[in-house]
Amino acid sequence: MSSFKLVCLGNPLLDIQVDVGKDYLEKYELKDNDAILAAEKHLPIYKEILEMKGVKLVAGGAAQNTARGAQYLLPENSVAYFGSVGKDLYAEKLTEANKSVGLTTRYMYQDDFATGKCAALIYKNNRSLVTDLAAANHFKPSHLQKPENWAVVEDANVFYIGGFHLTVSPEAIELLGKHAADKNKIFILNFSAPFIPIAFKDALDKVLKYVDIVVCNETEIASYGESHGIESKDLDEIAKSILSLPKANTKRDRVVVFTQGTGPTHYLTAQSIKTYPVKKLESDKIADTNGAGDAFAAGFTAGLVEGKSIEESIKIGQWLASLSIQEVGPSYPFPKQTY
Ligand code: 26A
Repeated sequence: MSSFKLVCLGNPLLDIQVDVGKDYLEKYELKDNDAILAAEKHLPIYKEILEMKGVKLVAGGAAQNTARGAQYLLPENSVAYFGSVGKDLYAEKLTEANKSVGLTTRYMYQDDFATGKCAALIYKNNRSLVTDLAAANHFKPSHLQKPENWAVVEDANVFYIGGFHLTVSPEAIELLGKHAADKNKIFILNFSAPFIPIAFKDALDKVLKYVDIVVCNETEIASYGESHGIESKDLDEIAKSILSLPKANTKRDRVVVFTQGTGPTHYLTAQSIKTYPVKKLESDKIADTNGAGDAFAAGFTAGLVEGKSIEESIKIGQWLASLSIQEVGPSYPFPKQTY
């Protein structure tokens, strides 16, 4: 049996992606760059956009995008992805997209719920994501504990968790976090969206002690600062407060890496702050920015899996993000590019 080096956990979603006008976002009171859980009032969106011109179905789910991107760069059978789906066409589409890069899925299948979907509403260079989790909301830690799955967990040496999964099963995240801490394995958490540190503050605070590497963007770290009563608006200061939180695995120091769109990526340790400029793409090369952050995380995580330094891994992350935003949706180019 092959042993996967990287295990990812998240919410598998199919993205229904379409270009919309500002008026459509306003109709549903959506920000032009955000990710939210669908409320009752958002549910008509899915039917409406399926009828719009140019609509596309693409594999999504933030951590699944990262898992696909990491496998895209790594040797065969390096990455296994866990999440929950229905027994339907959407799940088949996701499995197909994962297979195309060689990503192994260990889905938990739900009889009574459909595969989750995300309306990816593209407006200029921004994306507004509205998610109906459906089956993804029913992932259970017991799935990880099945002997054939736990064997995969035990073989891995890096874990990547989508913060979005805090809305589903913080228990599953804790289970993996404890394992990683006990075995001194790398445990990475992406904050995923500004609402996570606010609406899921308690769940986030509970798992942070297991986290070696926080990956997030500028709006997510700012929202962490606001929800955690940090007075400073300086993003480095907020990152420092995350660095100073208690840690289960004392053999590794925590680090924080945050991206800022085309602004420089910051990498903080307790000792230093380093910044890495982003090479700006000409705007006519950008297809859309849906999944840019996931692609950054993918390149970054793949670098770490290969034993590269954080600095080098950040550069791989920036490179993969620039490739992904030249594709439609959270995808990667074929023929395969190498760093
Ligand atoms: C719980 N929520 C809201 C979500 C998501 C999500 N993935 C997991 N859980 N909301 C949006 N996404 C995904 O984010 C990707 C872009 O970063 C979308 O499916 C999209 O592919």
